[in-house]
Amino acid sequence: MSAKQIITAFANSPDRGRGLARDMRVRWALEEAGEPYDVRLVSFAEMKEPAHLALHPFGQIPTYEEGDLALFESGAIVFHIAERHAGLLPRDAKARARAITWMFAAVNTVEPVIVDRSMIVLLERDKSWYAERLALAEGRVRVRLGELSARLGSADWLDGAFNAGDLMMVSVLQRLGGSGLIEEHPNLAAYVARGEARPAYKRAFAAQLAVFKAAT
Ligand code: GTB
Repeated sequence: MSAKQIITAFANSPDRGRGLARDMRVRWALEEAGEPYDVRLVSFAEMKEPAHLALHPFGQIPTYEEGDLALFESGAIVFHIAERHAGLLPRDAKARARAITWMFAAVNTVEPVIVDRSMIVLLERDKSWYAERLALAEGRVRVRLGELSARLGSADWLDGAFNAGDLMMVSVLQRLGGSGLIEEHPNLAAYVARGEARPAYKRAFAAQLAVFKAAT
């Protein structure tokens, strides 16, 4: 890639530097690819202003700019980066298609139930229905985790060598940190830890943590 790559991230991330906002997966992919990038930090107010809305129709982070190309949606951004780097998507056509399938599974099948649970914990704690809703949501998460755990089995990664499918899946699972749900499946806990142990992950994590530290 010749043009400078610029992503956006929270100026003040509500996750307090835990690396749970979706810029983290883009940073991780760029680090795996060995690509330098700049970060433009945006406030919640700036995200809803015309300049940012021109990049992201829903007024969110992350966005990605590379010359005159502007992208939004973390999955699409990671896919764009991965397409250009053998380390993130296999060259073999069938293995590549399977890796892309896992990327979609992460954002389309696993992430929704996890986000649903997070939103209940975040927004409905004081409601009369909280315990009941949380139990239902956690039941749905448990179903997906059980299925994922069964498929992963004793393998290190979901389909052969580490690829963008694992990057997305590990990123999605991390949002369950502190819930105890991942730990119900030791192979999934080890899978997430394996992702977090990658040098590229550590560099990305340190970069987003530095933003939080600088803001506090
Ligand atoms: N589908 C989009 C994608 O994958 O890129 C979703 C993007 C998205 O939800 N962005 C969030 C955002 O910009 C930040 S990551 N929100 C502001 C808004 O909508 O106005 C979601 C997120 C936020 C906070 C935590 N946290 O505190 O732990 C975790 C994840």
